[in-house]
Amino acid sequence: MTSETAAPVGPFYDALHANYIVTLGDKLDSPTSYEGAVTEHLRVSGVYWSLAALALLRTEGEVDDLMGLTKPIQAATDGTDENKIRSAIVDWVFQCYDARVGGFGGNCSGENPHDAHLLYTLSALQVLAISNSLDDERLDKDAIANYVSSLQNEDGSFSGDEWGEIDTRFTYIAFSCLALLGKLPLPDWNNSNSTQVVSEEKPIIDTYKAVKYIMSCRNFDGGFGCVPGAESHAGQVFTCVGALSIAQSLHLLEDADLLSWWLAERQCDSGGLNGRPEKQADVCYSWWILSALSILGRVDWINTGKLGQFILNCQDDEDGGIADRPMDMPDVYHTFFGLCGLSLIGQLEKIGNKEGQNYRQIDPVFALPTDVVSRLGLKAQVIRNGGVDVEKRLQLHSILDI
Ligand code: GRG
Repeated sequence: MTSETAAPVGPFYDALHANYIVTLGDKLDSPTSYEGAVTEHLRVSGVYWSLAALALLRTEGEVDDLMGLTKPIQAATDGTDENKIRSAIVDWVFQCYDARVGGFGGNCSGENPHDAHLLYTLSALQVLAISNSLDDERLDKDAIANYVSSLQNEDGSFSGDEWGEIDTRFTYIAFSCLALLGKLPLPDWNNSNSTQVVSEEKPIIDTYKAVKYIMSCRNFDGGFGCVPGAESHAGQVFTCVGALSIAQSLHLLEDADLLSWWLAERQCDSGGLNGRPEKQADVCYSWWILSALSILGRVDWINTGKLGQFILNCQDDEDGGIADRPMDMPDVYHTFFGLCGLSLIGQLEKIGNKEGQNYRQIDPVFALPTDVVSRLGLKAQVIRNGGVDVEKRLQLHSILDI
């Protein structure tokens, strides 16, 4: 285990990254775009990654102006003389709402939403959170909460949609959606070992059972898989640690050192992190692993300087954006999670070159800028390790001393 804090050496392409994100939508909309065609089904998540990435580089007002969050903006010209206006992102998100079940689809065809899925329901709520639109009167919070509730199974797990696939991702998503809606009941560890009942009503989900299910997915190596007995994977570790954090249940982890050791072991010679043993490093694990280590209070268990340098090596120095690995094509998923990685190791503000303003920070539990988490009053739980003070971005959560 290492505890290197040496800053990576830049350059960091702030302006190129912002331009890459702002121009992406028009490129994907082009009828000849290959990337547009293959990512069409997950466009709501793509919009969330884009907005959240830009939100780390620019202020709330700048993001609105550049992306057209709450107002329509001029789309890029398509070679004709026509002025194309793109509708506000918030309005488009509401077109993706599948009122039939109460969740959001990943896109819409004209006025028709794609079938709802928990994945896109969270992305849609995250876009609305970033846009300060969670109180928009079009948002039917009860219907969405009922949709989430309808996907909980008898053993506490969650399915992603009506077709039934079960995965610990969906438990994290269910908790995060209900937290964003202000409707998550917490487990009652002090009294009844069940889910807290507020005002005599049956809780919307059984959070206690859901947390128990998460713990049943823990493995001998300290990690978590997508279902009981499945191989540990860093992505699933984020979802399980994140879910325990949102449900104020991190005390169940008991041996957080074993899990943190497994996470720290994911660092490769290149400085990058992989998702499981014997796999290649990939920029996105900078998020899945660092977010978990942040919640566990152990970011210093990896060599953060080397990781920061790996992320910088994955930048496209001509067109902006960040790729999974050096010399690969950038995409917005890796751009977002690369920026998150730099933020979580405290390097964005050190190597970034934005004058006169601080960079916004990412919250490791809700994957939203910390100012948004604070504005919404979202509260999770983080571990204070070895008496070391928790860093400022985490102080809005409850702190567990173990
Ligand atoms: C709000 C940030 C946020 C997330 C919502 C969707 C979700 C909840 C979490 C996904 C967690 C997860 C499973 C991430 C891993 C994604 C990934 C890179 C999978 C690749 O798996 P393999 O097997 O790759 O193709 P490896 O790297 O193992 O070879």
